[in-house]
Amino acid sequence: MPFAIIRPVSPKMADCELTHFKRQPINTLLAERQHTAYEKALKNLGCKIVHAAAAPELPDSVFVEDCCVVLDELAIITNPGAESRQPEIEGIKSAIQPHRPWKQILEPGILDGGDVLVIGKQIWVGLSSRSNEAAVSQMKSFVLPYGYSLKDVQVDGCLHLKSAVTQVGEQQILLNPDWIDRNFFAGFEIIETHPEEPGAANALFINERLIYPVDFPRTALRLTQAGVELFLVDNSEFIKAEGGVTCCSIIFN
Ligand code: CIR
Repeated sequence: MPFAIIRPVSPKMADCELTHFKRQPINTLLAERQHTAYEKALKNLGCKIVHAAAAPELPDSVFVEDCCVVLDELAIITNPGAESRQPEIEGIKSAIQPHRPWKQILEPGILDGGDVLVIGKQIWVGLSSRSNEAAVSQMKSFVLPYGYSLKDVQVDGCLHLKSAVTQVGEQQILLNPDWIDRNFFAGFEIIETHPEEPGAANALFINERLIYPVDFPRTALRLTQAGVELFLVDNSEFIKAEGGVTCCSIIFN
């Protein structure tokens, strides 16, 4: 049974970091309702929920994915690329410590978990405004001894690697070709996001099914046609904060 670490929506979420998006009003009460529905979807997909301590003073604290990458062998606590987000890691460290030995990305390395895509023993790390080459070197020293391969991928036009590409099936990838080079994913079946839905590549694959935002119907249709079973959630308030469905949980076995 997979575990999912989650953390409540901060009442200050409207003051979140934004990089590529214009600030829009965020309804934090609606965000809380959407987060509750997301938690329910995780439970329905068989996840055991681990609640990290609330951090109401940290606007982006609901986006737990950025603080930690969990592999079977170890957890990697990140050093988030936005300074305002660095205090988020303490609560996540406490939540993961009972489950895994851990290593930590240190200065000059910066890394957001949203830039790390893991499929089996393959890892891709996005080089973005939040993650750098120093972190990639540290990651390599942590994971290569366990038999992982690691590639770094330039990310342009969006916040994180997983804004542009995620796993949607055992051998299937959902990808925005304007933001990421398909050649990095040779060997996978590639489903492209609909051209009118550039932000649609972020999906959460758990137990053979996919948590996917209702907000991208044209790409959802492409996924369904490719045989992917969707578990739809309304993610509108998190999208305004430049987040997606992977961002709000840390999934591990
Ligand atoms: C940020 O800019 O850091 C947050 N407003 C959004 C983080 C989303 N996280 C993710 O995609 N992994």
